[in-house]
Amino acid sequence: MAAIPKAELHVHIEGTLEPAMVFDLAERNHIDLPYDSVAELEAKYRFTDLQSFLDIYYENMAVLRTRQDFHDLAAAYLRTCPEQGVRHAEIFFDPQAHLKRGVSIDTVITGLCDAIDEYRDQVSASLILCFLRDDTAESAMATLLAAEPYLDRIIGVGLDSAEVGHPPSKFAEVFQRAREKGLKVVAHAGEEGPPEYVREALDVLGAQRIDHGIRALDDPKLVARLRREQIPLTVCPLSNVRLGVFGDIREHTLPRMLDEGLLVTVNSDDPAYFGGNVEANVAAIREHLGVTEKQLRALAENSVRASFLDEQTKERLL
Ligand code: ES4
Ligand code: ZN
Repeated sequence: MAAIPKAELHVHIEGTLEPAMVFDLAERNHIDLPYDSVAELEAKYRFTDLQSFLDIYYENMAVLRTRQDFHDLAAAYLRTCPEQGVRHAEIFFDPQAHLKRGVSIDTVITGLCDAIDEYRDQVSASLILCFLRDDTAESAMATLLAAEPYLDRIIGVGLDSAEVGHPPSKFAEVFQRAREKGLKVVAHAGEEGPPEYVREALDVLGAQRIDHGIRALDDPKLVARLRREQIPLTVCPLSNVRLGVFGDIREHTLPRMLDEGLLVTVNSDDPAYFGGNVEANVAAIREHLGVTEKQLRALAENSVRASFLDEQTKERLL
């Protein structure tokens, strides 16, 4: 399976920050950590829901300070792509989480791009700027404006962080501006939130893919639409289990989504926190959900088709 070419479309670069790197960067940047060992940090990775994960995800980011740090973070992820058959990655990043800490958007983007350029012969990669939905619409707009000098290095915008209580419609204006700037649009929706948020992401934000989208299955009319319009869903099985959306991997509805004719892809979300990379997710659905070789090949093909690569490059990868 590792040999089958695929694209990863749902990975937060800050979620690839491994515990060992938290310690290395803390030392390099002279930052005091509230834990004494990797084991003590990892012991905190017992999440009950999305928020309990986000608390530690944002806390760990404190060690990311310099252009070199962002380079090293992205380089560590990109290095793992070839062995997983990941030939292309569309990588989320959360500038607001860094701006808040006094790290400039220039530091973040140039650091990430240093690594993307360095690994371009092994894997192609592009950046998707995510807005934090539990922050204000004004903050999102200010972030888009700050990013505008870098838009040649950003393929699209997304929406992430705490979902419930923060409907996509809150960000109608900023996504309209992003679309006017020629940016692609994706959004997390239906991870913990209701099917209505998936509809809003499509109709109000103009989302071209839905990140997660698993709760769309609660609404048969929405399922019919997602099938009819072949809206790609970037599903992250191990993430859903670790965040308690499903009690056990054997309860995951990915097989049902495939049976419904939905355009599903498999992704890692935050591999340093949720038990592994794309390959680990693929292994889990094969082992515990009975997903067949043929279905795995279809999932890999879906990931290339659902990417923002040009059609010629897609055909070359397929
Ligand atoms: C995230 Cl799993 C998940 N959901 C929403 N926002 C996120 N940011 C990083 N990981
Ligand atoms: Zn995510």
